[in-house]
Amino acid sequence: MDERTYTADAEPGQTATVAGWVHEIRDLGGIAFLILRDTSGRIQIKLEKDEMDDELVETGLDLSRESVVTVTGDVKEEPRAPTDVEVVPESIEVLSAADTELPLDPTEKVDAELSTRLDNRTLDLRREAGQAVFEIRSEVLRAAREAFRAADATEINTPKIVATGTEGGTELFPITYFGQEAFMNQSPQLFKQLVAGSNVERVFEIGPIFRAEEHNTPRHLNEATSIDFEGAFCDHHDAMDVCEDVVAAAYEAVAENCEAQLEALGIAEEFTVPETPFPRLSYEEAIERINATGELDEQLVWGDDLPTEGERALGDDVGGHYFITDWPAEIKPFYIMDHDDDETLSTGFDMMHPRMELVSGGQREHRREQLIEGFEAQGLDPEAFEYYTKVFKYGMPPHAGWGLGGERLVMTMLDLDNIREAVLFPRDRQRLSP
Ligand code: ATP
Ligand code: AMO
Repeated sequence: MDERTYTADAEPGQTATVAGWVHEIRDLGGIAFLILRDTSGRIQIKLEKDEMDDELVETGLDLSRESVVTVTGDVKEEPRAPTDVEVVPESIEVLSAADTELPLDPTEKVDAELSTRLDNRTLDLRREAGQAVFEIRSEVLRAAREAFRAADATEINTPKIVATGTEGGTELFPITYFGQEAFMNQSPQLFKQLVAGSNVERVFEIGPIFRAEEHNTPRHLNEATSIDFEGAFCDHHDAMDVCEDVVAAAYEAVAENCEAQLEALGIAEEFTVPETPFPRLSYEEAIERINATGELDEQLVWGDDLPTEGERALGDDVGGHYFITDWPAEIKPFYIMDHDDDETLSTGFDMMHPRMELVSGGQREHRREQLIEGFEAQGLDPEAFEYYTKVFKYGMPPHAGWGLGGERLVMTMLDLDNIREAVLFPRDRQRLSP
């Protein structure tokens, strides 16, 4: 087992074995310092040429940066060392020597392009800031799971190989499934509804979605992580309540448990937890407010999708997370329910960060006849969705839910410029490996 001491836990007075990567070597002549890095931080290893065994000093000085070593020695208090402690080594064991030519400098003395970083993600995540993003992402997912459980939702996993799409035909990745046409799933939408119709009632899923988006933008991925919720006997208001709770819980957990990571990213001071409830603006108010900003060349009219510049202008105007509710029925998918008293208005909503959309959701059409009409209106063949629509014959409760883009949540939370920073190994038009 791993019996080493994390560098952050090394205490003066102790004899410790630390292990990690050679971050830096500073040779000052009579004395040299090796900075060893592990997941917890860094520690100084002192090499004193006249005082120590020649072979030991030579092993230390011959190390190339990023080699992996184990060092055993006494931990001493040393106010001149970066962390006030250093290790006086008795032995240095080289576990894996690194090439002297590295594609990327984990000490960040040399900047690297995003594409070089993504091509060499392992080295990239040896940078403090790289590591910090994924530790925060993990905390976001942990907190989201906890918030869902507090909302009585059960975690589910639904198939990613499917027979039909739901979110628009052009964005499907086709695959061959034993000679039959199949697709990578764009959203767990229909499956989460099928489970909301069971006694499980309230469900959530955190899993991949696949979208053959043509655009290469800083906020689209071809494989993304969707955080989905669906609840029986919920309407769109209830769904929005759960949505803002989950998002606020994620921010709170990061504020509480990820201070060092926020510091590594240089955002600890300005990091704030959004206040709930988030403002809820109708689509009509949203377009009026966008038009009033004067930021768009052409005024928006009822039925228009909100252009990116419009979303930004409204985001600046509102200044925090907010919902847009009561969308025109014609621009929301077939599974969203319309208002009883006005069929042109849907119960669909989006949740926005000032920079971009994070969530879509709504109350679902649980009345089979209306659902089938909706398929037809959207040019979809209800026959192909028989596995889904038949369930609506056997008792389907009113239900509502939403999908939140996990990477967009992390990206906006950490003010990252590009969504690819929030994925370990992003899939985009140009990138299929690593
Ligand atoms: P010492 O104070 O240990 O006798 P030195 O003067 O013999 O140090 P030098 O080789 O002259 O050793 O030190 C070079 C530089 O390294 C000096 O600026 C010294 O302050 C610094 N230094 C020496 N020991 C340490 C240490 N353990 N951690 C950090 N810096 C050190
Ligand atoms: P929608 O298609 O709006 O809704 O997706 C929900 C959220 O998922 C994220 N997202 C993406 N993130 C990165 N790259 C992409 N290509 C991408 N596509 C989507 C966004 C978006 O807001 N079934 C509905 C949800 C529901 O009604 O429950 C759906 O999928 O953050």
